[in-house]
Amino acid sequence: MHTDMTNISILGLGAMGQALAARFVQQGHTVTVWNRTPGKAAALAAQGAREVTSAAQAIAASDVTVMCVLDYAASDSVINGAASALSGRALVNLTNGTPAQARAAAERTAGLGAAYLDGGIMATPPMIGGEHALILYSGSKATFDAHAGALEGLGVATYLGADAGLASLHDLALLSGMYGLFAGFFHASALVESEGIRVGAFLKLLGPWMTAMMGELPGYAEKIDSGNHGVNVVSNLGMQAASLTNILTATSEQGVATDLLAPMLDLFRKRLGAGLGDEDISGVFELIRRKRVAGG
Ligand code: FVH
Repeated sequence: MHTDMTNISILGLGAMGQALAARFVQQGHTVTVWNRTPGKAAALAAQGAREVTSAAQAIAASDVTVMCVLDYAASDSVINGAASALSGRALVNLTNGTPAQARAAAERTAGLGAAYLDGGIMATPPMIGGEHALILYSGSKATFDAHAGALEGLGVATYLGADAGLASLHDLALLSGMYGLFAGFFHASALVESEGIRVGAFLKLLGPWMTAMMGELPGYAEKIDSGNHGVNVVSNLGMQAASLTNILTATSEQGVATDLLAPMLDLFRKRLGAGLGDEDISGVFELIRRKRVAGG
């Protein structure tokens, strides 16, 4: 890990921008901060950061500028407002958005003469600088390499490739896994709560069960990657469709909404209808994946 101190500017002092700036200050970097609405820099200024009144001033002050604002509408407006200051500078955009938005921002900043590194933060503000913080990067490798030391101070820094959209793609995919997990948890919780069971108590059973089921993922991944869902099947789709039907019937009987799990059963039934009941449930992937273009 590089430990060189550098000049870093932060655009955006929401919960995350403040955490990033505080960590850079703590690490001994020279930090300049800007926020659209003044008044959010007092704590950072007390720690040694310098507040400026425009994004352009902040960009001009540092070797590298890290932006973390609400969304790409916000980051685009910051980039447009500071366009003249960007030439020859490096911009790291940690704002959450889509791959297409990241690619468009990369193109726009390249047109302004700036190096662009996009990023996806897999951490909450209090996690920044801690061992469980992960930040994904893609875009300008030169920017990543030049500032790896500072970026690693925020959390594990993982560079995914030159395509600026890759960090966002992985970020959103990881969050999708998280929301799927949460959806299962909420459904399971509603089921037990329908009989007055405390969810905190139920978690003692659910937590280890979910951890055990994580062990299924490498096998599913292998089937998805090979496109062969009929090998090494120990819990076939036909059986699992019957059991998911039971879950949804019981759900309705308990007066609980089926919204979170019903779409999964629809997909199971489609595969069943296609005569694929002996295959694994990983086959649902074939129903949701991007369709291959003939000859492509
Ligand atoms: N907080 C979290 O847990 C997550 C963790 C994973 C990554 N996200 C993403 O980080 C981005 C910023 O999130 P945040 O938590 O800092 O969000 P807020 O506290 O709501 O602060 C929003 C900042 O954005 C500024 N802003 C909004 N609109 C504009 C605009 N048009 N022009 C310039 N700045 C704008 C806002 O400024 P102000 O309202 O104070 O003037 C805040 O600085 C986000 O992409 C998360 O998805 C966080």
